[in-house]
Amino acid sequence: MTVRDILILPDKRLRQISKPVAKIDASIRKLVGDMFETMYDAPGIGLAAIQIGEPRRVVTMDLAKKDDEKEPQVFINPEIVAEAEEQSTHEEGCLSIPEYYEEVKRPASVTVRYLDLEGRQHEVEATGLFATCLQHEIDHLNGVLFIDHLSKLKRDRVVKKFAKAAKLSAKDAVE
Ligand code: K1U
Ligand code: ZN
Repeated sequence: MTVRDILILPDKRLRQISKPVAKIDASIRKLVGDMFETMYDAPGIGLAAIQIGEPRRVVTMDLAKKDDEKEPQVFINPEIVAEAEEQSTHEEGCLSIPEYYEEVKRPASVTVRYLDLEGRQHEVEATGLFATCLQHEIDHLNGVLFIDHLSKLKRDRVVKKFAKAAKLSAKDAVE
């Protein structure tokens, strides 16, 4: 398994809509392996395949506490089938927008239908950090970033900062 590069804002590929997985084969199992390697290495608690440049509807997650045993979870073709009217606010971060954290308001609970690596269908009701993380990752599959849930002022400020950093590192690479 390989630690892959994570796409960073303003990479346009992060805005792609990912395609559903039609067949869970060796290439999907390799992709999931690479995603866990990359997510644990970062480190992060979730990852969508598009964050490593693969526009497939695949999400990995591990919400185990530090020093506890790992709890790897895989969600293939996840879809939100129900959501609470009640909203809750949670601080979010994103491996594609490093070192930027903001509070985001989202439905407090969601029911998500998905396939596991054996192709079995499941439905799970998520609350708390699990609900936040699932919504954040499903957003990635639809080309949506958590900064899209913030005010235009905050979003523009972050995009500008990362665009400037990308420009500077492209310049450094030439010199
Ligand atoms: O999708 C991503 O970019 C991963 C992101 C997931 C996420 C975090 C918080 C709220 C919603 C979604 C991250 O994992 S950011 C890093 C992070 O939160 C973390 C890293 C190490 C230890 C604990 C948390
Ligand atoms: Zn993210």
